Amino acid sequence: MSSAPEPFDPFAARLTEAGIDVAAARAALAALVVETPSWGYGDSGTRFAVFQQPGRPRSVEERIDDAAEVHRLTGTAGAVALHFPWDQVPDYPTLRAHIESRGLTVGAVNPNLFQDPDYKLGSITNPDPGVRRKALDHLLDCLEIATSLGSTAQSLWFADGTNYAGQDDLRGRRKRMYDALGELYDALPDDQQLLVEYKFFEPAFYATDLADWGSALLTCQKLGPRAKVLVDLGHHAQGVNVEQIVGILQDENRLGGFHFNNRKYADDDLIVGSVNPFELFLIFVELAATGAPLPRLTIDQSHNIEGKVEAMVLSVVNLQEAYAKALLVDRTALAQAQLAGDVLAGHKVLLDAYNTDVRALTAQVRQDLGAAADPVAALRESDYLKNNEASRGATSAVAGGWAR
Ligand SMILES: [Mn+2]
Repeated sequence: MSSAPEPFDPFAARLTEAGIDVAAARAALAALVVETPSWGYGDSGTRFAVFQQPGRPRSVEERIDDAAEVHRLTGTAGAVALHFPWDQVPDYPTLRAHIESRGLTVGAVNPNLFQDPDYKLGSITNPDPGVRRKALDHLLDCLEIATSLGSTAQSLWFADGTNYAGQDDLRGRRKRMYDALGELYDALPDDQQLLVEYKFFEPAFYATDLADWGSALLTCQKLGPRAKVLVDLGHHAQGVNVEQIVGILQDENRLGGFHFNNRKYADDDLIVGSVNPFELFLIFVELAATGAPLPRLTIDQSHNIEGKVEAMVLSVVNLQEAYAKALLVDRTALAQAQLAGDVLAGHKVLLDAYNTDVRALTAQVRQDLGAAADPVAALRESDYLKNNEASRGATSAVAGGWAR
């Protein structure tokens, strides 16, 4: 693995000398909450194959246990996002008690409207009113599930769209979507938000009903103030400036949350920060720009060949480091450079923060939280994965898919 970072104290002294409020950065980092996804722990795969992993969780309870281990090691992953019907149980108070007994809270509830064969031509935009009703009923059921679990958000992603020009009426589909979401919003409990996620293509290849942040924002504006846009890092065309989207949505008070992952080509769902760590840093520079509370931050990944718990731990560590670097940006110098019209001085302020080795800071914060200085090494040294391989056996209830 990497070389050990320098001890925290000399590092902190240097930052203080450079005018950085280290105590404030430590406090902000300690308050970071990342939701990990229950669906990210079960077996998943590509269109071509699902590779079953030893020690994979066989039930929602075991997926929760894996999430708790990620939190134990990182100190930052204190919530778990759930997916229904994958995480369906007969008794939600018991599930909630299990989650809380592991030191976690319930994150967003994610209704699944893409797997049932009835949804081949769409869910809430399907031309068949019976299918639309079934989809809406599932969304309404998820409101009640969220209430019994203590969740405060519905996170919606629709696979709805068409593959061929002329397959369906684009405006008609849009109206059907508004009708369904309007009914859902009317039933939304006061303490829940509606997060609306967009994706430019896949599984639909001609027209996706919610393809971009603009259509998601329009939808939210139509619904009401508790409807907000959710940005998934893998859901844009190559090269799109995601940090600018963050700024626009934050300014409009419509940024509801993030699905973190990384991509090289399409919606690859790779480990956060593994392909483009500079983009991740710039996103956190925007998220931290106003001092407003961070939106809901969730990991949405689908690991095909790597160990899932380790992949999740590394993702959380990468998020902590990106946020730490964003907290070190000299905002005063940045504003001065921008005001002076000095093109590269502002850029250099960002590079200075990005190029700072923050590992001593994040390690110190994790230790303050009772977590591991080096979470990946601690996981590898522990018996957690080995014990799971022994106790969870060979059978698997496959939970998870791809392309969310
Ligand atoms: Mn997503």
